[in-house]
Amino acid sequence: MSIIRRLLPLFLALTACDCDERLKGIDSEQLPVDEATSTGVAATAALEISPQSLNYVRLCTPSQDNVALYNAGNAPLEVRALRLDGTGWSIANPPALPTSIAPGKTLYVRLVGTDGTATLVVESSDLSRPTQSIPLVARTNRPPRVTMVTPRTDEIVPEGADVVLEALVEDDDGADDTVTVDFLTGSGVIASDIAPVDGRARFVWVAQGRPVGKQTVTAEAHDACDAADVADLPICLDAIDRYESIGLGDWKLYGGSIIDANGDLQMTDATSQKVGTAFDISKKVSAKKVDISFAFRIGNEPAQGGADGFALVLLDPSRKSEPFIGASGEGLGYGCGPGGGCNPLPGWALELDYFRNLFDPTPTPHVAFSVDGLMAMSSSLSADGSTKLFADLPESLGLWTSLGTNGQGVVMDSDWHEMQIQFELPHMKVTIDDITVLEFDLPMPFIYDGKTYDFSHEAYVGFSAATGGSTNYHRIRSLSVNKHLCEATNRG
Ligand SMILES: [Ca+2]
Ligand SMILES: [Ca+2]
Repeated sequence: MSIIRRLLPLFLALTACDCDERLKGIDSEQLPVDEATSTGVAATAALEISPQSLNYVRLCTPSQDNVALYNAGNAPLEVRALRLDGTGWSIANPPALPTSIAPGKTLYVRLVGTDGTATLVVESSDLSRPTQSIPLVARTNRPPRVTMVTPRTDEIVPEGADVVLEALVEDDDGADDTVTVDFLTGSGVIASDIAPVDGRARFVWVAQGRPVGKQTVTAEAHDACDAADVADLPICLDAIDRYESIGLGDWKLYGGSIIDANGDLQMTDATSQKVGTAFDISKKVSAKKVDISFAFRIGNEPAQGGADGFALVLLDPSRKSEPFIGASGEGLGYGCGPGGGCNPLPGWALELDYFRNLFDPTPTPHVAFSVDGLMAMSSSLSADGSTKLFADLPESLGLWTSLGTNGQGVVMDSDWHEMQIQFELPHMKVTIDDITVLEFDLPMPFIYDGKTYDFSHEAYVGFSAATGGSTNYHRIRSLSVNKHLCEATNRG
């Protein structure tokens, strides 16, 4: 038999079958894997996921990242399920499943993380690890938080004083490493891009070139995502508004007051039972805080015992309508003795009284403080010695030349004397010719006759004076009012 005849039946058998199918059938029975190579070596699919986790914190915008599903095996990898367990994550390009990844090939899955924790779960034909997962964390940036520490709310910063602006800053996880702080006012930027140290942003705002008056200081914190938080702080940057005027158009004169030929304010002449007052009604000052100086001159020709005195009055116009004038004689044009029955001016007053009346706190010429024209206040509140609201004037000041002929008044010297009255609640200081004649702290709360006085009113500055049976002229000039911006408002 020829060689061809012996091989022919085998040739026919081979060409008649589906050889691949037969081989597959044999392999799948013999190998514990899903595929086998034609060489008989075991074929496997092997899924490798990369990266093995995604972790994003302080995301300014949602994260987008590819996760690679790589088939490191030598058989096609079938991806059967792809899912996210958790919140805040999604798949931007979900593939139709099942899908196959050829050996050495990669399927990219695009994951979008917004704000949450999830797990990407992949089920595949990788028989050794049919279910694999990777953890996903995404946390959206939280805005920073800022609060002002100094100055305090509504703090009054003295004129000329530097002020420390300090803000507490906190960002995600309590950190401040990506935060910067700007300090601003309505009029512009004070300082910008201050990096906090230990959670505190600090800036020294120097007095020079600073705005004055009521201001809102804003601390504005920005993080790396430019998310912001602001803290507003109302404060007042004090400044002293000095004005000097008397008898000008804004002054209102009542009773016997005139502006004399020298331009001085004369409230009474030296005739009996005169009363005169004058107030600058164009401006108001704080009744709590004021610094006023002026010159006064009291006298008569020929020299004789005179009366009665004058007062600086910080009138509360919210409790009184015009005319702003009180009683003559012992009332000094602003007050009432204990008997009442007159028309006192509300507010506070500092009097210079050189005519003795029975309710006066002292028989000698004196200065005294009172409220609402209650002239007995200084006697009564000073009685226990704890707060002396009056002071005898020393003869060494030279305000008078001799005792008056009637034993009650003195002969005033007809010279000009400087007087300064500084009041910053509760402290009062009065000087005459640079000598301190009265200084005290009001007991706070300040209560008299069952009524509490808080000095919160805004006041007209003015003067009053009176004569009685005895007489003197009373003149004022060179008024200087130092008004603090932070506790007073202009009327117009
Ligand atoms: Ca942040
Ligand atoms: Ca008197």
